[in-house]
Amino acid sequence: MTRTHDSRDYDEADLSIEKPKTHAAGPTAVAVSMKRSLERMGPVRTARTLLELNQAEGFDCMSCAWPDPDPGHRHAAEFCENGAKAVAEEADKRRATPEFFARHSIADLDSHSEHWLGQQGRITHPMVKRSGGTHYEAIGWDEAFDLIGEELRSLHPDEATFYTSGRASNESAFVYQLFVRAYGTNNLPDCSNMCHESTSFALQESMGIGKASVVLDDVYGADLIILAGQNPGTNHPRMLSALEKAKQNGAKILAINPLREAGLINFKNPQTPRGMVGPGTDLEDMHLPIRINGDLALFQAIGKLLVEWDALDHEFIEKYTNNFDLWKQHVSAVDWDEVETVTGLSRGQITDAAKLLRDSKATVFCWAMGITQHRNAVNTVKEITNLAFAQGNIGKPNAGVLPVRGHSNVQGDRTMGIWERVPKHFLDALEREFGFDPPRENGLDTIDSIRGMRDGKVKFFLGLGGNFAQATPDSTVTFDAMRKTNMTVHISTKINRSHLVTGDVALILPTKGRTEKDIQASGPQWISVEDSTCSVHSSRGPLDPPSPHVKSEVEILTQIAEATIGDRYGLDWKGMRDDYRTIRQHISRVVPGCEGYEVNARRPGGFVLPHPPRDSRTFQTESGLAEFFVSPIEALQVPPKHLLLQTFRSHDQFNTTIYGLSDRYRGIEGGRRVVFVNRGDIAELGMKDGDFVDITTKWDDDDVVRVAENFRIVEYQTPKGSAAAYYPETNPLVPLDSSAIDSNCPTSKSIVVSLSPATAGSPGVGHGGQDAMRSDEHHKTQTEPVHLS
Ligand SMILES: Nc1nc2c(c(=O)[nH]1)N[C@H]1C(S)=C(S)[C@@H](COP(=O)(O)OP(=O)(O)OC[C@H]3O[C@@H](n4cnc5c(=O)[nH]c(N)nc54)[C@H](O)[C@@H]3O)O[C@H]1N2
Ligand SMILES: Nc1nc2c(c(=O)[nH]1)N[C@H]1C(S)=C(S)[C@@H](COP(=O)(O)OP(=O)(O)OC[C@H]3O[C@@H](n4cnc5c(=O)[nH]c(N)nc54)[C@H](O)[C@@H]3O)O[C@H]1N2
Ligand code: SF4
Ligand SMILES: [Mo]
Repeated sequence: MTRTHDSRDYDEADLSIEKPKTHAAGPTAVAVSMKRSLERMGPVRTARTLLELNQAEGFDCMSCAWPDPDPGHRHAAEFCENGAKAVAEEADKRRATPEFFARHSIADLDSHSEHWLGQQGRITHPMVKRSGGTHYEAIGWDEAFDLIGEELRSLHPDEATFYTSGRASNESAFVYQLFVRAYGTNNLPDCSNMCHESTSFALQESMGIGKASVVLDDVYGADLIILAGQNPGTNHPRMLSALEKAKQNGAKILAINPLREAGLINFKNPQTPRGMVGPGTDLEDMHLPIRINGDLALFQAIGKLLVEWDALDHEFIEKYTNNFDLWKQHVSAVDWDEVETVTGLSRGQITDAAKLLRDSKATVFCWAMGITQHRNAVNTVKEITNLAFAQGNIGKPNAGVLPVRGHSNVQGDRTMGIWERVPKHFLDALEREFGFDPPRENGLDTIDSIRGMRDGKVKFFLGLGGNFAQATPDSTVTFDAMRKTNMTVHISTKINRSHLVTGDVALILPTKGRTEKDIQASGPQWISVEDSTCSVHSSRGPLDPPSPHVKSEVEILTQIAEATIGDRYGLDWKGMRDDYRTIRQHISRVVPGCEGYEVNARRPGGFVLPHPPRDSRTFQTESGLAEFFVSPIEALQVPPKHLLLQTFRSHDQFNTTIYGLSDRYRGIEGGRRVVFVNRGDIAELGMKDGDFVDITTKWDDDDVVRVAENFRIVEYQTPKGSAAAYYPETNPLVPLDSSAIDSNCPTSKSIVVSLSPATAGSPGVGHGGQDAMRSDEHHKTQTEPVHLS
């Protein structure tokens, strides 16, 4: 179907809808990888990058955090379609030069979509928007650093906030947190705050460490693999190869997801003839089409059955756990009617799923954003560990918990101290190593940084990568908040929305990516990263940087540090910059488990960080035991004629970076402003497939009406009451204060919304930023009908 009316800025002119696919990868994936690579990089760069991607002597894929196989077991092409797209996006031959910025005012750039912005190529020079300016203009590095230093010195350290996105290397992360703490604050928010924070919080309390308890070999050997709220075919595509291998070894796979995602139905492995020309491998043995946020109830019902069947590991429970009896009592009392209502699943379906757990001697529990981005997400993750503990699935081969991380180094950044609530032992170690007492109060996370900017308490923002303005919730509030600051600074590879949501003064500092050579005074440098399974290894890029004016993250950060705090505490920034081995020596003495870092990280395949529950069933919790937790089943209240909306990723984006407009597996081509709705819901709303609607949030806690406009309804197999649309177009709908209990993670997967006929062609129609402004224009109470037609 083609849309003809207003589509300016949306890139939606060619939107077409087809049937969803029932398999993933295969020859199409290879073709798309090659096409995108050749388009963006040309043949020479394509060959140079793709042959070194994920190889022991090459560079680590900058996309997701899925682990690599052992060096002996890697293919010549050890990457997936989306890894290739990530490389192509970074190694793009196009350039956003000072002339480009002179041609386009900031307001002009802001009228374009995120997709268009990304297509303008790599930033070549440091750029500044001066106070009152309308354009970015080139600035020398020294002047840029001086501006930052001057601004930071004029503030109380807690008036500045320092964000990190999960692509930063361990070396840059370590240097960054050291600078921020030496400057005097723990305001180190990161993308994790919007991502697996609920996981980290829950696992810390239940097991004493917030990370996965398995390595890749455990996945291969598992009896049962549960995938809850995760779409690996798109977001961790090489995980499908691991799942295929596990299936060949006899594993069963249980998918828990409102949607039947193509990647879990059938996988055509491009590495094998069977995948390229044959039938592929069926992956999931069972799919539970759960209602949005029904997972906690589901896990408790499964727990109830395991207790009834005595399918428990009594020895593990006895020896290693606390509060089992409380949990047992609680789940035994779980009410089936309530479970069926909240999950949308029948008792029979749940019983069949529970039998898979009963019959498995080694279960791996995987999950991602479908679990973590809800109000009660921390409790849901604790419910996963309850099940793992009940059957002794921690600290034995082929079993464990596997929260599948997002950005390639989001886990490593945390290990290196990018954390607003870093534990005391880490700060003590910094003090021992560097001889200064770092600030001890917790800093601001992502949400609280926005609140701080909104309330005028935070006046400076620095982003090490990422796209803070566009990735965070409540775009209107966030944009206004950022615009109130004295200065916004972004260390980035490409232009994104955050560069256009400027403080009084704004700087863009262009940086090298993973694909690029990094040569410093002591010679060529390498960097290191940690994947989802705590495995740390090195990375070194083959390409020349996009311009001689672009600096590495370490160079930029150490120079900001020098310009701000000079040689305070005798910190030798130049030494660290000239030779990254100096940084790694500090890491080896500060970060637990990193002894011998220089040698171990450089070894082919790297090394695995210690994990007490995995290694020795040691639980560093308050009780010294694995903790069972008891949580109430809470159903989200969705009024009649309203839906619960989850916001997720298409197959052609990396978070806010929109590679293209194809969500092939779900049958969406040529556009992104679609909302997937159950057929019965569409009928009840008196609408039909193909109608255009505005989406409005129903949120009782404030009186803002949040609207995102002009989405095409797509009838889709999603449970009744559960709808879906892409992120970040829908971020204006997520209220800032709607975040998970304890973890403060935005509730991006459960927003109560209503749909109303679109005000097509209205002046408010535009990209996320303009949608966001609409909510500003409509400050009226939620209960009033928001009808715009
Ligand atoms: N190519 C590519 N790779 C990526 C990313 C990317 O944008 N593009 N992003 C990276 C990042 S930062 C992250 S965090 C990960 C994200 O990886 P995912 O978590 O897989 O990402 P989402 O697209 O948000 O998908 C969430 C899945 O959860 C399901 N879901 C939604 N609500 C619920 C629920 O209530 N219960 C259950 N059981 N399921 C639910 C959705 O249908 C969807 O399949 O991927 C990383 N990798
Ligand atoms: N509604 C909704 N909102 C969400 C989510 C959701 O599911 N729904 N997911 C949340 C999640 S899981 C996450 S992780 C966040 C992501 O939030 P962010 O991490 O802030 O966003 P990204 O889109 O990953 O950041 C992309 C930008 O990083 C820069 N960049 C790319 N490579 C490099 C590099 O090598 N170095 C540097 N310095 N910069 C680089 C580029 O300029 C690019 O524009 O969004 C969250 N927001
Ligand atoms: S699975 Fe993730 S890390 Fe591996 S190649 Fe694909 S995108 Fe890159
Ligand atoms: Mo993420």
